Amino acid sequence: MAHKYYTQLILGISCLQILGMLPSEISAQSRNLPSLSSEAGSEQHVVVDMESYQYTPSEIVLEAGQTVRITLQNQSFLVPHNFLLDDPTGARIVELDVSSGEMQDVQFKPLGPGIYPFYCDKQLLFFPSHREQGMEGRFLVR
Ligand SMILES: [Cu+2]
Repeated sequence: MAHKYYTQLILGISCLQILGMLPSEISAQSRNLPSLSSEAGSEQHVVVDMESYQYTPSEIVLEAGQTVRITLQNQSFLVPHNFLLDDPTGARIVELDVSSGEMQDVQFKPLGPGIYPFYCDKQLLFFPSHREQGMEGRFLVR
């Protein structure tokens, strides 16, 4: 009787060991997958809507030294917008026109931390520019 219990106890322990090993193997495999995909897609991707007269989102946090791909979608009807991006020193990095209803991708790599402002300087006749009407935003690079 005592011998039988002892055998069950041993079996129980080895079962626990097998169970204990399996999750660690699974987690090791799943740890590999994200690292591979993040290696392949180490770029950052942001989708920004352009409307009259705002960018959504207008404040975006980015990592320095990593390429970012920005997808700009002009949601306005018949209103062209653009995307002018400056680095923290005020130097222009990106200048891109996006016609009404269009979508365009642009990439850049923020080299250092700081505030990278972007805005739309389109203007109709004597009306205030889109930027003056609130169409601006910024990347907070850290
Ligand atoms: Cu605009």
